[in-house]
Amino acid sequence: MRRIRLTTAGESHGPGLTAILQGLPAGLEVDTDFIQRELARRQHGFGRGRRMQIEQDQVDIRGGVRGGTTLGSPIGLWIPNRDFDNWRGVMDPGELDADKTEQRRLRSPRPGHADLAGGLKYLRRDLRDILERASARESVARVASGAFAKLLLAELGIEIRSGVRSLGPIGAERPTPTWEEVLALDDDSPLRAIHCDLEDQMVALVEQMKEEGDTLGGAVTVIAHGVPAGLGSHVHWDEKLDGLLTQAVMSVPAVKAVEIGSALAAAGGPGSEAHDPIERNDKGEWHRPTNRAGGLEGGVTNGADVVVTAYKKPISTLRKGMPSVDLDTLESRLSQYERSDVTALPAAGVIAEAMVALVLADALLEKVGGDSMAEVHEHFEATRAQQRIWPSS
Ligand code: EPS
Repeated sequence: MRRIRLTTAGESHGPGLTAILQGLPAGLEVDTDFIQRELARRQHGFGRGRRMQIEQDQVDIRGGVRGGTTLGSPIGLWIPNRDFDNWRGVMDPGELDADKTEQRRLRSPRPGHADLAGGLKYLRRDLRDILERASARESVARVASGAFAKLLLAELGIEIRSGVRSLGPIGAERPTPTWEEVLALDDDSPLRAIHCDLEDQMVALVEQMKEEGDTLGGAVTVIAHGVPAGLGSHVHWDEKLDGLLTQAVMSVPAVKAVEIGSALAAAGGPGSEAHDPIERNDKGEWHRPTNRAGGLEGGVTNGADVVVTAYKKPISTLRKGMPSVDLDTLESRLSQYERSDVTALPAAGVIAEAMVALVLADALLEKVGGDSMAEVHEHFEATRAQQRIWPSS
């Protein structure tokens, strides 16, 4: 991202999370209730562990906003960790309690987690130094920041939603969802499943995995609706919007694959079934009867919905453990269990929405520019007007 920049700081059981969000124009109205609702959506979902009963994420705006409006300066956010109270002496930035810290030391890395790779990189004896930052807790800061990007996009008529498309094997054969399907899902349902007919089966599978001390992954689809054509670039490899979106969504904890549109199905068939016919309707608008490309052609938005699916591996903290090695004895030992979730897929959808919002807001500001919302609106309208009269302009 070039115009919008986001830095987050904070550990899972430390005092809290910080975000610095740069690049938003001045004059954007900040709806704090909306930001709070986004944080609550991230906490929701069947299959979460006890931690979500401890936290009630509340954002404290520390800079960049005055009287409910952005100033154009960096936005500073602070979200305290309630659980920090249970980790005093272990996660303080200052002096630690040696006994408590030793008791909570992580010494047998969990396969799939950052523990081993991060330990080798930073040469930390206590793998807690790695896991605390690798934890999905950091995503709170991204969702709070993404909410600002969503507010900007909403002013220009762009909306973003997501839903759980499959959980483990359940729903994996269903086709890429449409905007209408994602919009129709019940945000308060246990798993925010796009196909509500599958929800009971999904809940039962989560219960079974919990019983067995195992975990689950799956797929979530994010759709952005109302995105204008022309965001991104076909001329520079590092500005291709599909590349930027996939990087951002891949960075969501535990995501191991990202798909644009119906790419997986398209890769298995002929071109004639992979691409979207081009039509002009009676009103002189460009129309695509299908959206297999997921709204992106050549790394540029084409005016159709932007569709991004994230495939999440099962959570790597298994109560039943996985083969690992004890760092003290260097002998085989099961990986250590840290309280965790059976699945966090509904939350992953909300986090992926935030990442898509940040990337789209960046691409939009790159295209239309402007230091104030007034300028952004004016430039945005001018761009749309030009596109309406093209190719005779
Ligand atoms: C996580 C483990 C669990 C999750 C956590 C991510 O936390 P704890 O170890 O405190 O039980 O609930 O997610 C969050 C805290 C969150 O806010 O999403 C992990 O190991 O990644």
